[in-house]
Amino acid sequence: MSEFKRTLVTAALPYANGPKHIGHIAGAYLPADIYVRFLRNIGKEVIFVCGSDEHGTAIPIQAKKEGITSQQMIDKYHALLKSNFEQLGIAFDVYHRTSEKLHHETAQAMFLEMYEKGLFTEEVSEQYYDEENQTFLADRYIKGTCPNCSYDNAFGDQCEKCGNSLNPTDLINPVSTISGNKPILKATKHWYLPLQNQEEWLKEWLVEGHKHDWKTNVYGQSKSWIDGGLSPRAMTRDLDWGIKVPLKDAEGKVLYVWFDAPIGYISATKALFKELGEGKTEFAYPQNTTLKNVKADDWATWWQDDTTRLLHFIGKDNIVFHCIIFPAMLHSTGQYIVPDNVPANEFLNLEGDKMSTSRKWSVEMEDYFNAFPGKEDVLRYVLTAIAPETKDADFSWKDFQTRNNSELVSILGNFINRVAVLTHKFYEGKVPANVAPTEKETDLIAEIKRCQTAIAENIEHFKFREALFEMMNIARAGNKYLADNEPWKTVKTDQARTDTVMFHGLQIAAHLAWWMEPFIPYTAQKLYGLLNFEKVNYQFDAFVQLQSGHEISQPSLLFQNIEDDIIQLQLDNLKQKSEKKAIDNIAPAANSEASLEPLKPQITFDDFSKMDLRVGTVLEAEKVEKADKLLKLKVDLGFEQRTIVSGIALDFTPESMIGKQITILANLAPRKIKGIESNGMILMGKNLDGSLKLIAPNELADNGATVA
Ligand code: B3M
Ligand code: ZN
Repeated sequence: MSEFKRTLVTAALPYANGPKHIGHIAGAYLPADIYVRFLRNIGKEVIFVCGSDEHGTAIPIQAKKEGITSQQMIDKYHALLKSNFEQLGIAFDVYHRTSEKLHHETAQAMFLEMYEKGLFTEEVSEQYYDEENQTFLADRYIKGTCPNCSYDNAFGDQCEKCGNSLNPTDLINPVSTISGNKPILKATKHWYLPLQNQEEWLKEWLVEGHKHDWKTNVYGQSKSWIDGGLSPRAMTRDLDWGIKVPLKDAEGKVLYVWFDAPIGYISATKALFKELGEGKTEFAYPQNTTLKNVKADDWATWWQDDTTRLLHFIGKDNIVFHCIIFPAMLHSTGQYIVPDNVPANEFLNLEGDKMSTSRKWSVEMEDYFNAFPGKEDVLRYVLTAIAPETKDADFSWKDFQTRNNSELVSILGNFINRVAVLTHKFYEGKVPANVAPTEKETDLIAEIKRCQTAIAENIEHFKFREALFEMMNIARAGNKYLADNEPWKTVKTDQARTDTVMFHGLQIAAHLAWWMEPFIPYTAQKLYGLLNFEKVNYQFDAFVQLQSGHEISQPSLLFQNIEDDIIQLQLDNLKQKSEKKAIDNIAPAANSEASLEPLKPQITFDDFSKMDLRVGTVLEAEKVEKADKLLKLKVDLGFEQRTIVSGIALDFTPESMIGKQITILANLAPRKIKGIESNGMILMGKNLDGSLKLIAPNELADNGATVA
């Protein structure tokens, strides 16, 4: 295996179809950022590329919902995502977008190259088509039951539950998400990547080659797909939104979004080198990059030279695309490198339930920034501490508060504050001399060194939770050292000892600034300011960072406690937003995502005419004892009065029922419910959220009138 000289880190290109939530951040962007910041700090050559994914059916579908054009949609969310990432301190070298000309050209060139090398097969096949809308149903335009895991809402190209990649024709009970209709089949031509031809290479490279260095979740999933046998995947679509297929006989066809999006990493890299070379900053972030003397052509070294280490940070639903399909594309051209690792994370739940933007059960970046101004690092800290690295994890607001108050404030903030305050109190802000270090100091230095080695090793192995814990262990060691040596007491009796202890405390503070930076960069910046020290002056292998006599700045608190009422507000907001969303969803038919009950099997008119439906008026209503759901009603049917027991007490009070006209099934056999004989059934409409509505005549009708 070749020695790597540089590292190219990518984070999944988010769809520009809406705001992103903390689950997305914890899944890909934050771990990638920590990794990159660390490599930059230790002087490695690294670039970090990302950008907005602006194609695929995800865009027009959401644009339609919002009542705007696809172009307006991507412009709006590209700007939002870019600014959200910046605010959270995700330090990309470049944040590009796939609607850029440079990307269209790059993706088309790659398609043509593969086409000319004969890497595609051309196939005319029957594809699902929505007759009402006269359109083929690609990807998210079609839903159905997953043949692998039986999930009901699997998309035409992927089941988001089990992660399997699918073809629309694999779906059981396919339905058009545009019209809700059952689609018909219609012939169309597409270009396929015959993945089965690459099985041998994939086995060698992935199954054999990455058995030990890839995360078990990523390796296991990938291996089982390869073991299960691969099949051809269409790389083109019949759609009007996307990158045009650059062939003559491909009118109305675009590249499949999962063909073009990963090439977006390459286009972003090209844009970075081009812009840095020209001193431009539309997509590049020269303030983040550590590259020097850059030329536009250099992008190729990062993608085509096997001394480059390529790493893809993604969420688990993107594994098949990054571990199989994109590598197959790259490899088949014969000139690109393939990923050395794909450290995909699992999912982050919220308060015990799956996070979902559409159900409003999520914490969006923007919402967080508004609720907690200036606390970007608290979010970074908590999301890293609970990162779903090996299994799904849960974010809860209570835990967020605890981690802020008992870890950031009590451990880290408290240590720094004690050191800074005492330095000002005892030494007018100047670092004292290291008068007489003892064995205690030797032990302390050894523990700090141990933590540092552990942080570095854990980061290298993508174990960011563990790495963060070890970073906090430096602060824990500092607190313990101060508590054991009590400089606030010795200052009255032993100046030499006090000087020595404070000298060491200050060194630890300086180490913390450097080692916390990948995780909580804004706080690191504050701490550098507080210590009047700079990152460039950090000496990796030395314990002494601040010389005696060095003057630090005035102390200021790095973190503040978060009070209960602020946390309660978040919980209330979350509940309110998701409840409102559930009510909005009741505007049914138009919303194809809402799950209406399936139609029952057909009946004949005779079946129907057996039912005797009548109008009646409720005369009396009372609750049934020891039965929360039941009301006992006396109903006037004109020709008689009857008692009916009905399970509607959660939706209707007895008082609200009295005097109401209702429709009842009058010839239902009597039934004993809680000891009361019930003679008939009241007709109710059941909403999508389970709430009930009376089915009654629109105008006053005669009691006993028939309904047919
Ligand atoms: N936009 C899917 C997603 O956001 C997709 C990632 C592309 S990475 C090349 O889940
Ligand atoms: Zn599935």
